[in-house]
Amino acid sequence: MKLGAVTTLAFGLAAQLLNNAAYSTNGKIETTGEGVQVNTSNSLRAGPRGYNLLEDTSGRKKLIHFDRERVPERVVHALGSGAYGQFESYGDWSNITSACWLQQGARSEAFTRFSVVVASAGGSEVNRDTHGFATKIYSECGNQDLVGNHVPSFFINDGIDFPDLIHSVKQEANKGFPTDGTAHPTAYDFFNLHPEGSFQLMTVLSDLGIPRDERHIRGNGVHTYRFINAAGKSTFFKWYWMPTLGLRSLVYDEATTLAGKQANWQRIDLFDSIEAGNYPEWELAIQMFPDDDTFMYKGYDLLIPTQVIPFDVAPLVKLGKLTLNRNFRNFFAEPEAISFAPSNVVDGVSWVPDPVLQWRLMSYDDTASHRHGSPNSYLLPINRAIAPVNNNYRDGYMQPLIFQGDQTSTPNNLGGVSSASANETLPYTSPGETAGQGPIGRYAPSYDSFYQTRMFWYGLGQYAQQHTVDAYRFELANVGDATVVQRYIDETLNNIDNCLARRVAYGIGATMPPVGTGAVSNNATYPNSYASSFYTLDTNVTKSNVGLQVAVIANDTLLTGGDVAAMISLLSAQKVSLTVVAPKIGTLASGVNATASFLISSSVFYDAIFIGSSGNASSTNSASLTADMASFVEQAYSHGKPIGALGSSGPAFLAGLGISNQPGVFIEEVGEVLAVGHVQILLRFA
Ligand code: HDE
Repeated sequence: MKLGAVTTLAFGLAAQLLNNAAYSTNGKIETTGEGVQVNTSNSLRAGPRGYNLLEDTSGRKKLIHFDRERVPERVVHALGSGAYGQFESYGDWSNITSACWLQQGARSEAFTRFSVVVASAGGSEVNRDTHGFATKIYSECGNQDLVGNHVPSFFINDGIDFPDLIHSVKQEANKGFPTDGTAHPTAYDFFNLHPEGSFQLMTVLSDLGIPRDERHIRGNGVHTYRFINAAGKSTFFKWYWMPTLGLRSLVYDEATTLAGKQANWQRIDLFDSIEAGNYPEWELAIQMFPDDDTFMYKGYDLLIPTQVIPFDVAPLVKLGKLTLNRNFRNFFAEPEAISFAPSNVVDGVSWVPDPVLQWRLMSYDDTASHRHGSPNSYLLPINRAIAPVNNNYRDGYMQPLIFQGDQTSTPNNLGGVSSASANETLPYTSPGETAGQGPIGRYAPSYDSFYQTRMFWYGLGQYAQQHTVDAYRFELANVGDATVVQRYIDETLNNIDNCLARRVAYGIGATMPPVGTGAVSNNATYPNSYASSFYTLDTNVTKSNVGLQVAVIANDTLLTGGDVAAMISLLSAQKVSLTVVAPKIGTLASGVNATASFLISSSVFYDAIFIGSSGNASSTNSASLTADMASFVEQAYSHGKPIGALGSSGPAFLAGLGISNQPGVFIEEVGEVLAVGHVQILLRFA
């Protein structure tokens, strides 16, 4: 009860602190950085057609500042955006952790940044890639960062390989391309030499790799972490953000079209959803494993981030909920300037000797100092803790604080900062653990790298499998180096599954490995349940339509104001938006207002399409269709989107296109169209 009150107070304080740095120049007179009023709209010149003068100091200050406006982009995950929200604990988790943000009644301010790994800032957010899901929880006992990805495993088992991985997937050093995506020889050579990453790669090449948006992705901590309770007891855990909207993906052709039409789709979707009051939510769920010093659980190695532990082996326990409900006000100062680090944990959360995690504990703080040119970046408004910050980190570039007093060392009998009592449970401890685990050496874990990849593959439904085969084909066909491609097929794909390897090879004109070769000759020995019990798109999708977008296509005769009003009332009850798309933007002869045109818009912006109404059937026969109107509907159909035809004219329209009576096409059944939703897309088209 008492903690709840304190938490609420701190929560209000957190929001206030995060707001205090906001400053508006609106309506104010321009000054230099020194506060002197100036007008820098026209240069100081020697006559109306003469040279610029060196004395134009305010003009020089303006350009010099401009020249330095950019900070280096993140070396990975450069492209991204985010939003503020709150994390709320579902209850009292003091039995497993002393982390204050997981106690009874705890509510904390939070900021989440979503990103994609490979693309540089300014690239397309829609392309196939691993998405980052990083959250900072501004708790009253300090900042807690949860820095994860949208798929649950990783490419490598040792952080020392990370620069090699990233060099291989980013643009090629000599050519400077491709700047986006992994479809090139260096990436596939790396993937072939690192079979431990085959599972992560396959998840990215499955439908999971092209999520519809960031609201419909899962966050995965990937590593095992450690909780410690007040009594010093340690429990291992893996964490997940489970979206309450479920998972949704695009189809590949839709994603590539969307990447060209609206490269900022992900950030726009998040921003607009929050503005519309459709706040996305994720539940924080964990799997727990006893700390018995072996770092193993039922045969699974807890120190290997390329492996996952199925949910039926270790079930999920839900600890709390994250709601994103406030947009940032300044892109640079908030999503760009924020720095996350797996090393930012509070008392009650700690790590394990996973060699990827261990390197991450150093790399993020280092890159934050580099990006902001100063170790003081932790004092930027978006990074600042709301918990009191007292230490002897002094001076340095861009130190914004004027510390008082002469004491800068600890311990200290003259005043200054004192250390927490030695008897207290301090953060960063791994109780009772012996640091040395054997002779010093350079080690690589030894296990079957392909087992989980194979299980995931077998667990995919037939459409999801075909999508994945197509993605391998797309990537490998674009690699352009036949030797690299053949090696990848023979040594990696064929050791996952002979049939997979043959299917991929067949589609790209490579040599198919002979039937029955590869590591596994008898598929039947593998149960078909592993992946579906962990996750697949086919089975683990909730059908909430909140925040989806529907287009109704119109022309001067095709739609009435009454129809639109009826549709809006039906859709808005489900928090689905409706856009009227017509040959031109503006008011149509019917009086309906079209806010998008076929030229500006695209079917890839929408999750379902309505056509027609009770208008004149003859006005919508195939002869009267404009080409752009027809291709809008045909494209939506080819992407497997639900299409609803209303009244007498809609069905005539679809008959003209030859797609009436097809799966996913619904006549006069508006409710059904919306209930089926986007999920159909994944199931119908191979
Ligand atoms: Fe990161 N990673 N990473 N990473 N990572 C960065 O930190 C790094 C890894 C992840 O929105 C960088 O501030 C190393 C796994 C996300 O700001 C950098 C290794 C996972 C983000 C860095 C890994 C991630 C980053 C670049 C292997 C999933 C974006 C800028 C040892 C669990 C955070 C920055 C944001 C960003 C290093 C592996 C997720 C360079 C060395 C595994 C979501 O420090």
